[in-house]
Amino acid sequence: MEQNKCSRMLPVQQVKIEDAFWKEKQRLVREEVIPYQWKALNDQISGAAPSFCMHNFRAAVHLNNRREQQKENFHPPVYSYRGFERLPENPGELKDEFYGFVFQDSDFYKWIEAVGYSLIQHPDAELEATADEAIEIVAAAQQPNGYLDTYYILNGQDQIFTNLRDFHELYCLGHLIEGAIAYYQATGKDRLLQVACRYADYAASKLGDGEGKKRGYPGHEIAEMALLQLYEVTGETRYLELSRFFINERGRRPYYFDSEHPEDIKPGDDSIRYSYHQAHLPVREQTEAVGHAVRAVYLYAGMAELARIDRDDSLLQACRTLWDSITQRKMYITGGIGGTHIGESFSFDYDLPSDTAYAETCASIGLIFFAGRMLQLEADAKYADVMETALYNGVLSGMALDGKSFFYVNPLAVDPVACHKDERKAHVQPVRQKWFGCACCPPNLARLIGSIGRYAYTASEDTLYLHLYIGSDLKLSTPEGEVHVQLRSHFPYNGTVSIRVSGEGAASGKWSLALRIPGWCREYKSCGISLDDARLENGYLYITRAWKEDEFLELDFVMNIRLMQSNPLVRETAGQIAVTRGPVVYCLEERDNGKNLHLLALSANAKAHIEPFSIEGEKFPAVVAIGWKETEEPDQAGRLYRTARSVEYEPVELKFVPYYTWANRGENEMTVWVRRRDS
Ligand code: FUB
Ligand code: ZN
Repeated sequence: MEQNKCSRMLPVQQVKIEDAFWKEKQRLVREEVIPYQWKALNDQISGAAPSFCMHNFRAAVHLNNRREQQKENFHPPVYSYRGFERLPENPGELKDEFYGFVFQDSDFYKWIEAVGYSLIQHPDAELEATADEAIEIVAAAQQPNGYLDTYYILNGQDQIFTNLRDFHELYCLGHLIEGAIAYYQATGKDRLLQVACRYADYAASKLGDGEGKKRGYPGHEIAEMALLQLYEVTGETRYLELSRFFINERGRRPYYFDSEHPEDIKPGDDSIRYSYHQAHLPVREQTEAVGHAVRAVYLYAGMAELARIDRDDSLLQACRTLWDSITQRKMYITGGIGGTHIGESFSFDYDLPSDTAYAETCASIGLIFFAGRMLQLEADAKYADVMETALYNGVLSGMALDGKSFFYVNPLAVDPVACHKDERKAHVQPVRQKWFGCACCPPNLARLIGSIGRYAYTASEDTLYLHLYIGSDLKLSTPEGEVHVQLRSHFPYNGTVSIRVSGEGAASGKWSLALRIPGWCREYKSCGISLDDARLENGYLYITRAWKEDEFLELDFVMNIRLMQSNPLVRETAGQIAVTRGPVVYCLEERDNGKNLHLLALSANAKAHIEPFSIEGEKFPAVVAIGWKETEEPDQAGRLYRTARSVEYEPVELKFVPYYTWANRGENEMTVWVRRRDS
């Protein structure tokens, strides 16, 4: 691997967001999502599914206090399995016991991470004080040996790290690390970072290579990439070693998980047993994205990060292959991944059902993590194209426009009747929910939106790569001196972008800007500096020049309406068309187009234009196209079948709205894909 070709994502604090679209989303996160989620973590939202997250931390503190007071008379709880999700017998009377899903601690860690990012962009003393108090509770829940997972603290520590496959202790560690780093970088306070280091140290003392250690690795990945970040923040190589161990050990035989779960060993193809956890093969031998989609992309993000740190070509090659497996055969047009709710998993190649899709919000977020790390390894616009698609579609659809309710599953077609009556679609909600018992997605959205600047750019010593055009200001240090970049953008609905560059480094002539030409863009215009000497490589336009103080570049990535079809091997959408414009995927809603959206049709060369529209204050161009509606009346006798006849259509105006804005006007039918009728 050519290390000098690697670039790095920029820390969140280095990118000041100055973007109308994203500033508004960050305001929503700050003013709505973060306070709302804090209430949710404290079970203060009536009608919402309980979280028990902060209750569990407080109960663990009480247990620690009892141990202190009772000293040798203290009898720690002896492990008893109380279920993967434990609900109180009497919801009005919570005991000092663990409730909720086994990974409930992670919701606080994601929340504190979102708080950290928010404080970076927008200091807020009151929020910081609330966060500091909460951190004290979490710190007080930690065990003297550093262990910190309230499920086992409260249910019995005699079984710590005995069920890595299912019980998420290392998943919680990963989220703790990521939350602690964000909060440290935002505030300079290292209280939570110390807590994270102590838990990571505890894990490193029990797991890994070496005598007396278990050769275990996470059942739900994330610790891999988190530990690498911890290594880079602290410089402590033991975190790098633990992450490397987790990645290299996964899938080796004998399977570690078999030692935990001998009862599950069955004759026959044993790889199936662990494909859900991506532990069916050593990671370098994996060629197909399989199993639980969130776990998979979190793992691949960790692998890509380790490939960069270790300059490991075999790991990079595996990442490339897995990337192609997802994006060429297993990804929805929205950047959603996970074709089946069974195991929240990837399905088989080209199986992308619209109305039973899983496409979990967290999985699209994880795909962005993976894409960001691949971009560090090789500047190829294919990664940024997918990152952008996931961001403006499969991720943003997870949150209501008012920031007060959320989707976990992001289907591409919904008939609310089916959601209510058909158990196969029970996982699909026709409207966003206030909260979830398993609330992984809402705080994940909050932390991603808060850290959006991290994904917009990567930088090497001599090049700044612009991946997402998000209005922002940043300063870079280069060997030739500082570079100041001011980017202004009207994405995602208008492709005009202006870039000003100044500083000694930029004036030196030895520094380059690499601009991604979006995959959806067929034509771009520029004004300002000349692009005659620019070089196009892998979708990036490299500009190397000595910038003068008042020079600028304006680009217009022309956003045309595009009518898309899928690969013919995707059975579900064969003969169908979807509408996109720039990075935004559109959909039809019943509200604008009437019931029975499946009767509507569109030609691949339909006439279409944009019209200003708004939903809940969100302004955007709607796409209006002349399409068709099947006019055939149902059979008079009520027969289900009759002899086929030619279908009659009448022309109708179809109104498409951005997919991420759907279901903000109550329950109604929605579809991304429309029947194709080429006239
Ligand atoms: O298992 C923890 C999280 O809950 C996963 O990432 C989600 O898919 C949900 O199952
Ligand atoms: Zn989720």
